[in-house]
Amino acid sequence: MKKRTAKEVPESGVAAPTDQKDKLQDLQPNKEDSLGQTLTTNQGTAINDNQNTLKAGPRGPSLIEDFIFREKITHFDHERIPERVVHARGTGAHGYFQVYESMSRYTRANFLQDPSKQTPVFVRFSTVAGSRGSTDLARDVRGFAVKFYTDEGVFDLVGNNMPVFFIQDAIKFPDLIHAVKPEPHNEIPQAASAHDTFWDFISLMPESAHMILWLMSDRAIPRSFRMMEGFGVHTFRFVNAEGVSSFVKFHWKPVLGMHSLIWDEAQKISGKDPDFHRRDLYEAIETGNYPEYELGVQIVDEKDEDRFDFDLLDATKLIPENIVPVQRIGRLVLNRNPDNFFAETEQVAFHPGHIVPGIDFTADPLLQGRLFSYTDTQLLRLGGPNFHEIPINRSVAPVHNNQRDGLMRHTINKSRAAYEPNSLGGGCPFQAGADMGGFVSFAEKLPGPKVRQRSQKFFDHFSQARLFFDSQTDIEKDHIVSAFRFELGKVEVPEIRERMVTILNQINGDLAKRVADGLGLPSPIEPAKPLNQSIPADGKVEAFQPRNGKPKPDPSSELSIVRSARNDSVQTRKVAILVSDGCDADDLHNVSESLLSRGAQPKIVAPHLGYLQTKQGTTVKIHFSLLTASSVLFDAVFVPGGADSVNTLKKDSAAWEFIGEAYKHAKPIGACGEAGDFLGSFEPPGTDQPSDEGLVLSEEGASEEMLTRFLSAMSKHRNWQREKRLRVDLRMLAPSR
Ligand code: HDE
Repeated sequence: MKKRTAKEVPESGVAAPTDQKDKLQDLQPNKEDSLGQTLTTNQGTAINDNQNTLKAGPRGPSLIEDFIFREKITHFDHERIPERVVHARGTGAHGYFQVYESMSRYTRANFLQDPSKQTPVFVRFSTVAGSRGSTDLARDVRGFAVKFYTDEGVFDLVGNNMPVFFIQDAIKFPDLIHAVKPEPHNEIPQAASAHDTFWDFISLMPESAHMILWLMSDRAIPRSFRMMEGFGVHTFRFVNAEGVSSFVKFHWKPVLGMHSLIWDEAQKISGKDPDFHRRDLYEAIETGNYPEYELGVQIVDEKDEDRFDFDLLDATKLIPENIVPVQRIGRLVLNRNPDNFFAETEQVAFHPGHIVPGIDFTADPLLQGRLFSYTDTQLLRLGGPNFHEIPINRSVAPVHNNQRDGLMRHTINKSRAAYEPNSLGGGCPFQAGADMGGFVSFAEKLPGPKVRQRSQKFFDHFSQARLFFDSQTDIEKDHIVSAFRFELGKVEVPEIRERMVTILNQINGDLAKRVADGLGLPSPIEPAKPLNQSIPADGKVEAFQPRNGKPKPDPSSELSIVRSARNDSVQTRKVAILVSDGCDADDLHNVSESLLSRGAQPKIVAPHLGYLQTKQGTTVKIHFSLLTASSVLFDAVFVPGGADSVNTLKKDSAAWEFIGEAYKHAKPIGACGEAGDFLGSFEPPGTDQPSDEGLVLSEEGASEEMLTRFLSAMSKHRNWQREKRLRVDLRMLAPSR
C-alpha cells in the first residue's frame, strides 16, 4: 500500500498533475490555516479571553456590550444552511479527467480534444432520499455528479449510478420525492423506500417499473462509491466544429469493477458504521489508492433517432449495450480529499444546465425540467444569485458579464458600464463569435403544437424492465425477489401490495409469483399478453395506456453485475485477520505479506485492543477489537493457526459470530493450522455437496499454495453458490463449543 508520509502530502492533499493546478491555485487564496496565529474576531481584533463572557462582577449578569461573545454566538446560530432537498447525504473528492484520444469527430468540447490535457474535476457522490446525517447504506439510487473545470467554463455531468429514472416528465418529480421521503405525519422512516407512501405512488405509476427493478437489485447497495457505475441518464448531444450533432449517453465504468453488498450486510453496516462509503472513499484517497473510472459514450447518429423501439428522449429507457456498444474515451482519477467538507462538498452546486460548446441538450422532458430546477434550488440553499463565486463553484475560465450586486457579492466590478451595448466601457465585455468559443445552441427543429402530452413510444413501460430481469443471474434474481418481499412487507396497506404484484406480473410472471408467495398473496393470474405493437392514432384513450412491448428481449450481460465482471483485482479489499495471543507468527506474516503484495489491506482483529504476543514471542499491533469491528466491514476473513489463539477464539461468541456472518454473506474465509481444523465444521455436510471454493482450509501452515487459493477466492469476491445452497445452516452461527 502506498501510504504517504506527512512530508509528502502537501497542504492541499497530494501533488496534483500540472493542469489540475489551475483549480488548486484558484482555491489557494481562499484557504486559511491558523497555525501559529493569534485568535481574532472577524474584524481582526485580537482576542484576549475566549473563556468568559463579559460580566458585571464574577457572578454576572452578562453584559450586552460583549461584542466578542455576540459575534461568536451569532455566527454559530447561523452555521447551518438548508440541506439539499434530494441528495442531501453525500461526500466529495477532487481529481482530474483525461481523454484517451481526440473526440473532434463528434464534439468540439475543448476538454475532449487533447489526450495530454488533464481537466480538474470535483465529484460528489450521494444517496437520494435520506437527510444529511442518514446512513450511507440505504437501499437507494446513488448520485454521481462531476464538475469539470474546463478552459471553456464549467461542465457538470450530474448523473446517477443507475441509467434510467422513475418518471418521464419533470412535473412528477415533487410527487415522487414527497412519496419516498419520510411520511409527513410522523417523519418515519428515514432514508428508506420501504414504506406505504412510496409504494402507493409507484404502484400507480407504471412508468417506474423499469427503475424499480434497478432499485430492488444489488445496484442500490454498492460495496463502495469506487465500485459502482455512473450514468448521465438523459440523452445529450455532442456537436462538432461543423455544427453536426449526434446523440450521446454518458457512462462511468469503475476500474475496480462493479461490486455490491448483500441487503442483510447493508442493514448491519448502517448500525456499525453508517459512514461506511464516505470513510471508504476518504481512506482510499488518503492511502494513495486513487479511485478511477473510465468515461464511456454511446453515440447515435442524428439520422438514427427513430431506429429504436423506445424513444431516445425517454429517461425510463436505456440503450442496451448489445445494440450500441459503449466506447471508453477517457479516465477520471480522484486524488485529493477536500480540505473542508462544508466549504467544498456542501457548497458545491451542480447543474445539468452548466454545459460548454460541443455539448447540448435534447428535449427529454425530464432533462428540460431539471434545467430550471437546479439554479432555483441553489438560490435557496446557498442564499442568493452569487453562488457561482463560492470558490468550489468558481469557473477557472474567466467570467465577465454585466450581472451585478446581489447578496454576498464578492467581485468588485470596476467598470462604470454594466450594460451592453455600451461605449463607456469600450463595448466590453463583447460577445464571442463561434470561432472564439462562443456557445451556439444546436439549431434543432421544433415541430408540433403546444400540448401537454408525451410521445407515443414512451408508453411501453414493461419491456425494458423485463429485459433487466431476464439479464440477471439466478442469484441476482433471488436478491431482487427478496428486496421486493422486504420492501412490500413493510407496507401496511394490503391494496398497495396487491397493486404492485399486478405490476410485477406485467414484467415477469415468475417474479410476480415469487413476490406474491413471500407476501402471502394469491398467485397472480397469467401475465398480461403484450399488446399489439401498432400505435393507436393520437387522441384515443388507448394511446395513453401503458403498453407491454417485446415479450422476450435479448438479455444484455452488461445489466448484470455478476455477468459483466471484468476485474478480478483484490486491490483495496479489506481482510480481517482474526487472532488472539499465541497465534502463529509465521502464518500471520505469510498471509499479511501475500495480501499486501496484491494491494489488499490486512487488518488484525483480536478479542482485545493493544498488542498481542505470538506463539514465537513476537509482539503484534492490533487494529480492531472484536467489539469495534465486525465482519460486515470486511471483504474476507482469515484465521491463522496457533493452539492458544484458536482456543481463545473458540470460546468467544463474538469470534463465532464474526466468522459465521462472513460465511452467511458468502465471503471468502481462510484458516490454517489449528484454525483449519476448527473451521472444518463450516464444510458443507454430506458428500454430495460440491466443495465450497470460498472456504480455504489447511491443517498445515499458511503455505504459498493455500494463500494462492485464498487470493483466488477473494478475486471472485463472493461464493454465490454458498448463498444459494446455504439458507443458513444455523449450526454455523451457534455451534457447540
Ligand atoms: Fe436531481 N436534483 N432532479 N436528478 N440530482 C438535485 O439540486 C431534480 C434527476 C441529481 O451532489 C437538486 O443542487 C429534478 C435525475 C444528483 O449536489 C434539485 C429532477 C438525475 C444530484 C434536483 C431531477 C438527478 C441532484 C437538489 C426531475 C440523474 C445531487 C440539490 C426533473 C441524471 C447533486 C441540488 C449534488 C440534485 C432536481 C432528476 C441527479 C432539487 C427537478 C434524472 C446527482 O435541484
